[in-house]
Amino acid sequence: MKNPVSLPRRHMLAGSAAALGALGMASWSSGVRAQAAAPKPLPGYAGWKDAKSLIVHSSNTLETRRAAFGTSVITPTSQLYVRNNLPVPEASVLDQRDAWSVSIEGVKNPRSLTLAELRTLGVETVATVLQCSGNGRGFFPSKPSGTPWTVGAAGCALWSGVPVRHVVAALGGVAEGMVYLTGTGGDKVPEGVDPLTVLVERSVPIKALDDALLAWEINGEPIPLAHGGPLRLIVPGYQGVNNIKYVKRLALTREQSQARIMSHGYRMSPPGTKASPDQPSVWEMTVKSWINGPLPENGPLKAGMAQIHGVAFGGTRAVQGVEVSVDGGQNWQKAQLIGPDLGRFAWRQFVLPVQLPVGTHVLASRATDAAGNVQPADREENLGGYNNASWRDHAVTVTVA
Ligand SMILES: Nc1nc2c(c(=O)[nH]1)N[C@H]1C(S)=C(S)[C@@H](COP(=O)(O)O)O[C@H]1N2
Ligand SMILES: [Mo]
Repeated sequence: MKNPVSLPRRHMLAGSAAALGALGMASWSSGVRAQAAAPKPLPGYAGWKDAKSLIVHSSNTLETRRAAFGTSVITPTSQLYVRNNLPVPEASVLDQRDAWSVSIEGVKNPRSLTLAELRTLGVETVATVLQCSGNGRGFFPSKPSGTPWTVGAAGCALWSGVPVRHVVAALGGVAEGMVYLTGTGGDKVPEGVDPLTVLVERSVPIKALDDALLAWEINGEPIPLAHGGPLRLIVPGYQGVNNIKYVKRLALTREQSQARIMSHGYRMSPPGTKASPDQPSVWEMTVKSWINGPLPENGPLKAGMAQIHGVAFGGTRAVQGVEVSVDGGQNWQKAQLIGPDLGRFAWRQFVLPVQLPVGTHVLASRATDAAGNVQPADREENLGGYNNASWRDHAVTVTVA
């Protein structure tokens, strides 16, 4: 990626006949229908992304197509989903990455540190699944408000930066009585609104300090604006929203953030209730897997051998194993974990070779984490459509001709 912010070319092509052709869409059909089917173009700040791998829900929500997840472990940055609650900061913040500063609070010697200074305090790389807590919301029959993501609000990436514990140690250690790690985003707050209603500020339990990074690289490149550059808080194994982009303040705190996104947003609110701070927040991810191939969108299958493959992860716990069913969950067979194991926060690829006869088959996968937790059959109903790990919802139906 040469210039992540100003590549209007692909942006323009996205709505063109060429791009429709690449997506296998009938651009020659009647003008009105072709227009209705025309995919939304990539937003400017993400114009460098691979348009054919993404579903553009809105300018702030881009989802990776299920068929675009390959069988290697890492999700290319050009295909990784994007989710923004607010307009992204000015692209000029990337002009001088090293000048970006983050205020470190709740330590014995609080102060601001520039990215240049952070680079001197340590460096580590972690492979982690980044997943929006609303991934799978599209399978809720209750149609919760929010983006109807299916599987593609997730990816597995390599993040490099300084361990937060090194930063805290350099500033004298954690101040007395702190129990949360609170990150604040440098998003543009629209004028005339109470910042607390829109501010992207999240608190996670302080134990997350052990694994958290202040990251400046993703997959070997400086983090693009779309993914939170110049500096992003990465909390491995925690739901996407806790991974604060363009982080400008990192505080050890006694209380959880008072921002709406913390107090009421992203709560596991039972159906029929109102979101409230006493309901569980979306923090650690839970064990989950899904199949990425074969898929019906790849066209009719021929009878014979098929390699059923997909991804499995356990949040903060390693994946112990994955089972696959070709009959909608009546019988299960042990799948094989493939590819490099990049640690407990990364996802594992799995494969099961099977003979598929002529007919219709419901393919499902079910993962188990290192603590023995098994991916559930059913989703936990909740107002926001969060944390859908149901293997039944993620099953795919394929027809063999
Ligand atoms: N500053 C900031 N950080 C943020 C957000 C945001 O809007 N602003 N969105 C959060 C949400 S809800 C998700 S799912 C992830 C998305 O990360 P990505 O866009 O790099 O995929 O970032 C999280 N961090
Ligand atoms: Mo999210």
